[in-house]
Amino acid sequence: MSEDCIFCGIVAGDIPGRTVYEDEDVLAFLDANPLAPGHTLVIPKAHHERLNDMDDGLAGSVLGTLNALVPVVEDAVDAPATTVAFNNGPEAGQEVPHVHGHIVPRFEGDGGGPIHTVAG
Ligand code: D5M
Repeated sequence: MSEDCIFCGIVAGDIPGRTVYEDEDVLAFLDANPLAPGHTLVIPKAHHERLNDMDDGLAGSVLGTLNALVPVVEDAVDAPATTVAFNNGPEAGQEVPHVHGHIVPRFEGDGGGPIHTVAG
């Protein structure tokens, strides 16, 4: 638990979150600033800033939950596909320094395009 972390606040129940799934180690909730309907975030309950800060067991729990929720989210909003991504570090666009995987429902012609590698 980190004092000034928004996502730790959601885990603690101090900040409201719309929970999609919860177990002992992992929480999934709807993104407050969704890129598409059903945009879901999956986090470890324990505060870790980056993917490699988690041990393999916890990383496996986060990824396993992410994997299990993809079809659930797709079904919920009738999306044929999803973009699944982690921004890992501020230079990569990570604004909240608590590991989170994005599940972003995608729709034909939504104009978002694939994720590309950064041009040199
Ligand atoms: O993504 C951080 C994501 O976190 C961004 O999509 C908004 C979301 N966010 C920020 N505050 C909240 C709260 N309070 N509830 C739900 N979602 C939230 P990043 O990959 O760090 O750029």
